[in-house]
Amino acid sequence: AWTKHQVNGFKNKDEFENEMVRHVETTLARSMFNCDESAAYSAASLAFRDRLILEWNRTQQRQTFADSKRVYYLSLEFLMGRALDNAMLNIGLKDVAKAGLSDLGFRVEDIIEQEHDAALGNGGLGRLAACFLDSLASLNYPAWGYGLRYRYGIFKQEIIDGYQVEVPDYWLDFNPWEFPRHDVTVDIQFYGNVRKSQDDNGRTTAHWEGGEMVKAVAYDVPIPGYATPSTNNLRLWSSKAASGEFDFQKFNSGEYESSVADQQRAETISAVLYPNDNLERGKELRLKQQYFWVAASLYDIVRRFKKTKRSWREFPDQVAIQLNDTHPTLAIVELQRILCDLEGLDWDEAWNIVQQTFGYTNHTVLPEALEKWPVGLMQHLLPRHLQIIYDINLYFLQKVERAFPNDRDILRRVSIIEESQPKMVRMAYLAIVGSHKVNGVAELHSDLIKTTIFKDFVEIFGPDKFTNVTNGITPRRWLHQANPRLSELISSKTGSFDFLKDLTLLNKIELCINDKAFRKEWAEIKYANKVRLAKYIKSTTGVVVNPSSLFDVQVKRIHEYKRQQMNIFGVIHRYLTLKALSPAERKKQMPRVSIFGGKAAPGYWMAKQIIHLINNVGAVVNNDPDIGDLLKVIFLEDYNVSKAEMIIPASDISEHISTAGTEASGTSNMKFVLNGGLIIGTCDGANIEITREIGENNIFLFGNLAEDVEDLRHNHTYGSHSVDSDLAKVFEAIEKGTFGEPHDFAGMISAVRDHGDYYLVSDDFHSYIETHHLVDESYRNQDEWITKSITSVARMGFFSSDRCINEYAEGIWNIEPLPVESKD
Ligand code: 26Q
Repeated sequence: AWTKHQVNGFKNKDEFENEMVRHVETTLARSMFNCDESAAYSAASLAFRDRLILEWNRTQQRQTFADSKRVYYLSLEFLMGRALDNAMLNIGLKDVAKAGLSDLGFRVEDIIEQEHDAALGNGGLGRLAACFLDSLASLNYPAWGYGLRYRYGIFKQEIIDGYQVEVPDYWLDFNPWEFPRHDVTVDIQFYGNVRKSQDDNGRTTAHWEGGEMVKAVAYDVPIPGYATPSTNNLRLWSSKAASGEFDFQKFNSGEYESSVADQQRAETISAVLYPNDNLERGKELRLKQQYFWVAASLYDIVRRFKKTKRSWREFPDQVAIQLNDTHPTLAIVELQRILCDLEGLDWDEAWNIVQQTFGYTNHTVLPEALEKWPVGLMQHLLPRHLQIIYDINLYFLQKVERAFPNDRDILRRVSIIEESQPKMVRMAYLAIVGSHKVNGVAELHSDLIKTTIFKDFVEIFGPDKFTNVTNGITPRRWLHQANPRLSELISSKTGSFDFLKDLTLLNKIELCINDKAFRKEWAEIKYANKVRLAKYIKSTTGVVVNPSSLFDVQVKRIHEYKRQQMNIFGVIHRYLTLKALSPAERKKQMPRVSIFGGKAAPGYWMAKQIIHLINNVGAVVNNDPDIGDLLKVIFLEDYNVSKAEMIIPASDISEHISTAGTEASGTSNMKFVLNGGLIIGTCDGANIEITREIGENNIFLFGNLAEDVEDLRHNHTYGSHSVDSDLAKVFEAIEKGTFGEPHDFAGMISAVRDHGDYYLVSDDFHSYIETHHLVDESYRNQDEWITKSITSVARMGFFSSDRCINEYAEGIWNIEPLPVESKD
């Protein structure tokens, strides 16, 4: 199947070399004599890009010709990472490129390293969107992604004196993976007012007039599928001053500055990604971003539909739109506006079409992350949309009233408008009311939204509207690309690389569990990955770590609910315990490296304190001669997708230790296990399903359950709350100044001791520490550990994003793959 579906590739390394040289000498206008690694990266990318373009065009033509239903994935974040390695592997020509580059005097690994990550996302939600694009293309689904082309992605993190410092991430200098479509533009309106007119039949129409215009320009990014010619499109919108905005009148009359200012104001819309993860902040610019992107995307989708000359009733048979969280919820209102105000449909007919078109994915139950916008801001920026929201709410509440005539309070509870001071639009409620399906991202999470935040809506719409689609990850990037040796070993045992297309085939390696040579190689690969990470740690932090130590990794956004503070408290506890032992006793302990990485939102003070404490603990522990190799504490700067690809394959154990019920799914948990690492974790998110798949002997679970969280919190506030005694010793050490100025960490301690310990750090601390002892003991028995590792990988098939996308396609989108004929 592989060769049959191979795209028009380079036949051999010589052809690849020719193409590269041609690009160096013509496209880049350089001589091969001064072709450095950066130029080699550019030329190699351009050569691969040329191969992609042909299949990309064919795929679009095939989809247009087939006229079948398409899915549009609307996400404000696409955390793509690097493209070249992925393109080489998905097209299947990495070996050819490697040989060609070698002839020219380069190592393919060094060339890949030249690429700047495309970091248009914060964390899990953005990376999920990127994995979905890979699966949609690999499975031949007719699908488009729509997003914003931020000039600055997520900031680069520097650690200076133990503190996080944010540096802008300007990434567009040279990006061979995007194609500007200056002919594909949409004018987007803001502000203004609404006039109503009546025709002869007494029908009123609303006209949104005045205000200001901004132009949306399309930039397209090809998305290659794995081992298929299908190449889908990711369309990112960039903002520009609308024609006429750069006012020549002003320009000539000497108001040069103000005319440039107008232009800059327009370009500000797509300038920067908001760096908050799981926290909503009601800023006008964010709402402008949302509408700008949603309006441009819908205009594009509707324009494409209209070319088919079908009747509007058929719109949901041709178009499925998935909302990645509530960020694109205005799409619901915008489609209703297009259908009623511009296309002249009746309200009910339009609303039917809207509801059948949209699906909404929820990614959080954290109250501070649920999006709400002040009614006043909405009125100012999008006056017509606010009217439509009020109408949607009116008809919805009327329906609720008919169904629950004796329940006044339910109307207040479910109203899309929160009657607070100021009044707010509740975006999640609007998304539910305007969609035909609502899904959570792991079983526990999907159950929780049904019984807590969306309980009333289950009563109103019935349980079938709410469903679960457990997240998944693409095995192409997260196994084949990140861990080529492991992928190779698995293919040698399963007979082919077919497991990359059907991950359940991994189960075949369980048959090799007693194969000595296989086990040895398995262990060697993990060790080699740890050696590589140890080198990286040495070169970036100066700290020498022993690759034979147990590598314990927690890499993810820094957030109190993810409990990095509990991890570092645990590390301090380990340090104090080691210090109290005699030198002879110490020698018997299992050496450990605690590795942290992740960004704090710039305004999240507590998260920044956590980073500071981790770095200060490292500074003390790593230089303590009593400790040596027994404990090292590392904070890796600027965690991102490409660093994840190096760090994840090097972990022995990773931490997924959120307060039960707070982490919707987690996806790095899946990546770590797929790479042969074990997990220490709470009964939260996808950890629960991972346990079910791999078996509870292969995971280290601890801590309170989601069902007990409410009572525990209540007790903290109203009962007697005393901090765990081991944890109290940790606090004592911090307060004594063992890790620097104690005042710097007073907030972290008082959150647990004095302010109700909302995230239950104290409640879970004892079982956390005990479970880490189990981890140490288990790791001593390397044979047993390797068995757990192999068994776990063998049973991870379920967590492919291919499975996940197939579930969306069947249960929510009602779309089918478009078969690709082979060329011979
Ligand atoms: C909202 C309003 C204003 C500014 C920013 C935001 C915003 C931005 C990003 C709110 C939330 C996010 C990101 C959320 C996120 O990454 N959630 C994660 O989604 C993953 C994929 O489903 C899950 O695995 C994680 O559990 C969940 O935390």
